[in-house]
Amino acid sequence: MYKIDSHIDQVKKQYSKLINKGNEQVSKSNGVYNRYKNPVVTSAHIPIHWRYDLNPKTNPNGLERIGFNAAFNAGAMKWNGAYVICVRVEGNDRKSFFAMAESPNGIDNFEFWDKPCVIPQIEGNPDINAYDMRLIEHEDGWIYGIFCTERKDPNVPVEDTSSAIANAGILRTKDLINWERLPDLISGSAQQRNVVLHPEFVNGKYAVYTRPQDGFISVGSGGGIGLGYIDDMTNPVVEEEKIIYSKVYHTIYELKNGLGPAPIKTEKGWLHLAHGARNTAAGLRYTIYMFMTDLDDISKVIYRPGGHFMGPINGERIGDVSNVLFSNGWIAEDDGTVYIYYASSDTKMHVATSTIDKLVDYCMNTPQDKYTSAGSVETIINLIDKNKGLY
Ligand code: M1P
Repeated sequence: MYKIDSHIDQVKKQYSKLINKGNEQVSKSNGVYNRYKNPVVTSAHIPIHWRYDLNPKTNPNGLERIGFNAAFNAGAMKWNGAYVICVRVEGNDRKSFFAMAESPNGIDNFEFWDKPCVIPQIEGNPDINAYDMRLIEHEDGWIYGIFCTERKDPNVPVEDTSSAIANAGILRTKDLINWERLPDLISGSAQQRNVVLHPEFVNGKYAVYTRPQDGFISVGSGGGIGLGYIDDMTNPVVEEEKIIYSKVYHTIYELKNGLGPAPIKTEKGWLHLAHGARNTAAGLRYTIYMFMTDLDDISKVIYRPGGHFMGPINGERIGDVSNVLFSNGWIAEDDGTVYIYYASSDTKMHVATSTIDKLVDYCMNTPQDKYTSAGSVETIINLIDKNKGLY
């Protein structure tokens, strides 16, 4: 055993303090959702036995052997009464992988499961990097894990060691431990990211939200949130892919957009959470936005609240890729509470809470974007006029 004041003992104390730390709502809110004071999962939440060789004989100096850089972009679901998030963990070696973390209440005390997820590989074509898992409880009885698989682009000169190809990797499981690997998505696009499965069958088919793109970072002539159909997930050929939410000039999604988690069904329509990227002099800015689609025709966007739903603020603005909010996981409770798990700046995980009622109200009654400055002023004046005598 290490001495009481050894480095590892200190690390154990800090770790225990961190995972037992409570969380509280911040008082400032726009009424739609509440943020929380502390991030829910960070790289400091990585268990000590993943980082340290705990045998004093083989690690007499008590040094960290494996370092972790970030914990972000998590899928989410309720599992056996607990709030479970499938975190994109990034090691100091830059590789991302998946690991489940669990909380009894959804807002604090998140702790990683004993080991990271072991993802079966496609023979002869391993994922070089894997990230951004969406967890979808499909009505076929499986839990699907749809993630981004990234591999080196084989069509570039040898000296190009950064061009990559992204596609959707597909997994399914019944227990979140044993994963079955299905073939990667087969679509008409050169690359795909932010692919999400719709939780219900549509006319007997699987419906899949896509984000076709020409390049790895730039969507080029592709882009927008697409929707297509798959007959059989063991042969995931996407048919009839069409864009249901395009990128638009001078908006928060002028450069690209992508769906976040699987949509939530409500009486008024399907609630969607997505992200948009715009240009700034300081690089890309990613914010989260919402929209709603029709219950009978999921390709029809029925409400488009203007602007972002959440943008990075305060400490969220800074990280490995600054000025980014990204969400690929949320949990809707039977009582209507919604836990929105979002990552800031590709570095750490947070939660915000809202309700189905508030999110539906937000989507239905937030004015739509009119795409011009004069249009925005008109929208504000309409509200001021409506408030005459009330302020
Ligand atoms: O760095 C911001 C995000 O960039 C990518 O998202 P998108 O494909 O929409 O541009 C992803 O790599 C995502 O993981 C990352 O958070």
